[in-house]
Amino acid sequence: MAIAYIAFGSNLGEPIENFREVLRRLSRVVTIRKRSEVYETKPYGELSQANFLNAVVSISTCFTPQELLSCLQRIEKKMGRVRKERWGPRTIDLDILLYEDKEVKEDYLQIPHVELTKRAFVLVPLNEVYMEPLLLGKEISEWIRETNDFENVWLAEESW
Ligand code: A4P
Ligand code: MG
Repeated sequence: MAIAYIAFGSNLGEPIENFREVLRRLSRVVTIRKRSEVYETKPYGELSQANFLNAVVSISTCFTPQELLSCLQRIEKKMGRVRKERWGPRTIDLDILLYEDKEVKEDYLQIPHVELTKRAFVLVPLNEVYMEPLLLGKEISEWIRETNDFENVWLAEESW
């Protein structure tokens, strides 16, 4: 079994309901180990859109990284995700952050996720579920400080 970390993001429809639905679907095919609190976050990239909810879940799975990506994309599709603009609003975005200490460098899949260490909305929830002392050579708190973006991430009123 491999341990992997999945980032959840949503700012369309009922984001908290989208998170719950993903968790239900995901728990049928992988083991959910830990889930972070749910955070409300200011949009990153394209600013003129609603705030997001973000969270991170750690799982254990028999899926390979490629199978896990297909599984997440199936869930996104079933939940009505339509791909439009980069960084635009979305019902649900599911990204693989880490898969053991594996590196994958394919066009369709990069692990660790390329933006992992730049985004406070990913690092803050990851910090709650990631138990290793270092993430890619540094403490997560150090990465978070370097984003200069942590004031855009706070605990959401809603929770799982
Ligand atoms: N892909 C490559 N590596 C991975 C990976 N590790 N996990 C490929 C998942 N997918 C991966 O993703 C585009 C392609 O990335 C996929 O076809 C897959 O093969 P996508 O989800 O279809 O498209 P996207 O959403 O435009 O790209 P991405 O990279 O998921 O979007 P971003 O850059 O994450 O931007 N602000 C806040 N506060 N919170 C957010 O959650 N999210 C975005 C989305 C922008 N701003 C945000 C948030
Ligand atoms: Mg994505």
